[in-house]
Amino acid sequence: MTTATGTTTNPTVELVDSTPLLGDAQALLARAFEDGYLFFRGLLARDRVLGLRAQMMDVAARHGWLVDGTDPMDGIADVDAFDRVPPVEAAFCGTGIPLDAYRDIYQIEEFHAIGHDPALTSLYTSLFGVEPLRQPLSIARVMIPGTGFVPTPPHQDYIHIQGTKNVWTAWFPLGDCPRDLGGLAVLVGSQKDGLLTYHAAQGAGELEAYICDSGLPWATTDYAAGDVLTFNSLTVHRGTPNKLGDLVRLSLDLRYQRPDEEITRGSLTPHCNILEWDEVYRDWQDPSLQYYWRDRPLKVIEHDEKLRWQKHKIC
Ligand SMILES: O=C(O)CCC(=O)C(=O)O
Ligand SMILES: [Fe+2]
Repeated sequence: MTTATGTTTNPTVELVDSTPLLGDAQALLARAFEDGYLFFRGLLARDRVLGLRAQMMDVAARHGWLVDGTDPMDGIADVDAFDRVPPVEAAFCGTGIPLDAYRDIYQIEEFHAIGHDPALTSLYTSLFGVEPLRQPLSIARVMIPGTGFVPTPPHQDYIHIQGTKNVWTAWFPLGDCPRDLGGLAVLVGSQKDGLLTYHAAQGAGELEAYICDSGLPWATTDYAAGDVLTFNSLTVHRGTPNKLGDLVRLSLDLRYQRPDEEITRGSLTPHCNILEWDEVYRDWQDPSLQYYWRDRPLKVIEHDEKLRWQKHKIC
């Protein structure tokens, strides 16, 4: 019947590049409905992505987690140094790093601004048929290899985010991310099975879906800086193992929805309430992207903690 084999099965198929469909909303929607994901090579400008990588790797370097004397852009982890961080602290909110370092990242203006890149907003305008609401809560993953590192278990974002089920996550690496560096994999078409049942697990989110043996393939690719993967909040996805030993995998996950559908109060706050927005904004040069959602009439609902332990269906 069902086994939680999702973490052990290697992805078997390549993500399909939907770049040729950009500008054809109907074709994009048809593929999104079928596969539960869309993937675009080079959607974002490589230089923009690498510029943010530089700022975020600097945070890792300042905290002593990159090998001294190496170029922070290379992201070469000092695995021994990171192993000295207590595992509970390193696992802070599934980000891969402790709270104080995550706060430093959260205050980087470009970490938030990149989510408003016109390439992303026009993609979601096509998908939703209306200008999207970018959820203010953004997430960075600074996956520093250490002996305690566990990849993100298979899950659907809805179990964590709730609100409307019509939320689409944009996941993209900040740098080239060949499959051996442990990028994201999606279970193609899994959104059609609805909300799955969960058990506690290690790795970001700390919840793992029971995956039915439905024959759906796991898809991934060798990502390059600028590539963007987007998937529905019912699409099962997971991190894959980092086999490269000492290289850091940096990525962002950002979320988009229609402005007239439900959003939880938590999605309007900084991730895990690590700061207040005015602290996030303290050193920003351009205030135009601050509090951009406040003038919009939103359908704000509360998060339902019970949902994660509800039995939906097991195959
Ligand atoms: O980057 C990861 O390992 C997890 C990302 C994820 O679960 C997401 O983007 O929703
Ligand atoms: Fe996720």
